[in-house]
Amino acid sequence: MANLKHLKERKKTGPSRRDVLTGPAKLAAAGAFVSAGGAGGLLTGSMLAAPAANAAEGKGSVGPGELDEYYGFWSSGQAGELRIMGVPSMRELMRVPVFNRCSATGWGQSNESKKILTEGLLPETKEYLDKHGEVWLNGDLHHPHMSFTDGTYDGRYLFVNDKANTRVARIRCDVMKCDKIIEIPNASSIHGLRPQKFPRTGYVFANGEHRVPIPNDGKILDEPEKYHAVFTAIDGDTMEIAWQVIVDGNLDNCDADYQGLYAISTCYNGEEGVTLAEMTANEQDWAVVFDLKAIEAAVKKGDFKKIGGVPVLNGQKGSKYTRYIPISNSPHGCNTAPDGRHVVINGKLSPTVSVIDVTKLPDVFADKIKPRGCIVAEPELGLGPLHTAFDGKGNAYTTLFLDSQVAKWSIEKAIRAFKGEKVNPILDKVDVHYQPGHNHSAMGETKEPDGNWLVSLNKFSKDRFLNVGPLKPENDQLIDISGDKMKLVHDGPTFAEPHDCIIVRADIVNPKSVWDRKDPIWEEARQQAKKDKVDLDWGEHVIRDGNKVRVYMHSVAPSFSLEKFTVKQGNEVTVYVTNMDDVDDLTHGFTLSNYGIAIEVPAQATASVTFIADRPGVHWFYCQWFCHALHMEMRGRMLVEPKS
Ligand code: RUQ
Ligand code: CUA
Repeated sequence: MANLKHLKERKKTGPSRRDVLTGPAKLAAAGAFVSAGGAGGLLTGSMLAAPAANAAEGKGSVGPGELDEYYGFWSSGQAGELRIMGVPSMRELMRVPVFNRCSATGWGQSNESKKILTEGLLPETKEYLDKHGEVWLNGDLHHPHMSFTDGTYDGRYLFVNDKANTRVARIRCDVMKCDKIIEIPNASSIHGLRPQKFPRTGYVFANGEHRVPIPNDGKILDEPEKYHAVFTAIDGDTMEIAWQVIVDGNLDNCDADYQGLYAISTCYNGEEGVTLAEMTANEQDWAVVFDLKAIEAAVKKGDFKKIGGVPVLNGQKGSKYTRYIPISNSPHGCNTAPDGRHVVINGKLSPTVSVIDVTKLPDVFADKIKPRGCIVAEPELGLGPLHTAFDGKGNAYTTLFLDSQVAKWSIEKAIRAFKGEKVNPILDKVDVHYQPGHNHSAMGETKEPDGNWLVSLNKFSKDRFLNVGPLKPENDQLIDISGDKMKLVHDGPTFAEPHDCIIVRADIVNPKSVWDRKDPIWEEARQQAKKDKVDLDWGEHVIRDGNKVRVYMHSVAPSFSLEKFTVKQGNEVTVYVTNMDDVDDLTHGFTLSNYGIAIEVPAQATASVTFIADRPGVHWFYCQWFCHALHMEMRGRMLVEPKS
């Protein structure tokens, strides 16, 4: 058992390979770095390789060693995680587990992740899960969106929804890990999710999709008039619920304006039916507009009911907090244009999109004009318009699910056509493969769109890739939109099931390379170590506390500070591992053989796991992240003595 402090000295963070390799003046330093051994001396071969040539063959190709211009944040639908892509290379860079179980990182198993997965659940859910010894490890993550300041991304957080279990989660962009998950009361299935764009996020708006009885206590089934859908505003800083508004219809997608005055949601099932036939009977549904200032004033005044511990306002038809704008049958996507003025409502069952002019909304709320009076264009684009993206030149790009196309159209021409002028707003169409749902353009949901790339997230790939069996990948296609004509440049197969993505300029996103030892994520471990009077950083202790055993160890490549420890059969064992390496990209792990345990311990982080040591014998633990030439040797033994 060796305290590994002495090893720390030779592991000081050196210059990064990129620093070393991007200038002839720096090449001398490269030699010094190589001889210093780097991370275990394994990387010397590739360090000496020539810098990647900037041999980009045409737009969109990113050569080996070159960095992408954009981060793409992709959802994964029922896989439950967030994925980080590089755009335009479409290379997958990382996966961030959120609602799923991750074998590699121990998300869903480590104590730190279990705390995040359970602490924000409703009391009745906690009770149910405790009773069954469960942690929810599935979810349906549709919509990833970054926090905003002044109408553009600010690189603080990503917010995502879970349609399956009515949750909203937050991912910290400084470490790219989920730090908060909350369950939304009174709602059923969170679908549409958007952060407030102005003045900042602020609120995260979340649409409760399904209508359910409130309270949903099992006493009501066939009285649909007692079913409601709920719109929720979450405080993105505290992840607490600010307020909720009950609406008519099922809430689908939403977006915010650039003034900080309104949020808008699409609603289908204006019929408030519970069967498919009932839900699609009417020709028109609506978009519902929320007056944020009026709602805030009402919350201040106490003009609400407290249900499930949160303020709930009535925003049904006739309410002063909302207006219902009739839109053709079952609108789906809701996208605010970067001009700060227009919001596109996508028709889905109607071949049209409807364009709302937000400057007319005050008149709608003042009842000076009819709700439809805020519609300034309604171009017919093709079959199955679902979502719309924007460039910075006044153009919009709408996915056509049934036509398997993207339609490029001019907002200004569509407005002129709506006034009766004979102009065709459609500028171009391109085939995509096949059945696109969402699309997204670089910085397209901010006030500073870049207008160069569009990604079309296609639900089916059919014949586009080698056949991998009945379950096929989706196909995320990259389209060059910098010219007059759209140009398809890349096919990207993806596993189930990216619904949506955002594309963020790389300079906005600045994650750390190693954790800060003061990070709050492992606060419980810090407190426990204090109580146990041990050093969490450099610990090598076994604390026996009745039937509980707490094992503290640290790691410095290629060893754990404890080569062995002993517990008794039946003990509840918690192992705390702190990675004291502070080198970029030097992650260790703790895998306990035959106990089904594996957790990630990145540089300068602490992670812990608790289990019952009920299998006697010698059990090896080892590091499962390749960290050093002697990575295979990075292991130790747990002896479980049999009950006598
Ligand atoms: S939805 S394919 Cu869950 Cu975003 Cu429109
Ligand atoms: Cu530490 Cu592998």
